[in-house]
Amino acid sequence: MTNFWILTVVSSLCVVTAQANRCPPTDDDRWKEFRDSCYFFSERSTTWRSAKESCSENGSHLVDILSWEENEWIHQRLNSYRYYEDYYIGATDQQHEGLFIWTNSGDALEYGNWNDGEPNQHLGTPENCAEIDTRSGRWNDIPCDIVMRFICKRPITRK
Ligand code: 2F8
Ligand code: CA
Repeated sequence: MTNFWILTVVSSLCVVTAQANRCPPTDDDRWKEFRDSCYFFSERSTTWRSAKESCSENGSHLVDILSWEENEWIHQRLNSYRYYEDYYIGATDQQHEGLFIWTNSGDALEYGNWNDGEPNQHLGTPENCAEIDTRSGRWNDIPCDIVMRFICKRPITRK
């Protein structure tokens, strides 16, 4: 192989590697990258359990939010969609009332951004799933059978 062809093949490989998708490509560009994770912002509304299954089907899980920076990035992104309803996140206390865990890891929440007075089982109604408020970025516990949009998360693909 001449030097020309070697150079051509090597540079093509570099371009392909540089362009490798770290998050799944979609026509509607619903996957977004932040630090080491990919996030999917649904347009479909469904129950918390169905949202969890939907994330699982696309190789992800309902989002666990582990820091103020991550919450703020999600908050800004939600605002960019100009859809001012709440989204499900992966926190739930379905197993032990009052003890919220992240459904993907089973870990109790360390970081939290609950709205004032939340979680509260409002008016004695079981509220065992968590949502993020698009406008404030703060969280609320809510009945798990409410239908709303949801956020999935998965690690970026390293090539
Ligand atoms: O829809 C249930 C939801 O209703 C209120 O928020 C709009 C409650 N907030 C307060 O009472 C401050 C939520 O706790 C409750 O989950
Ligand atoms: Ca509540």
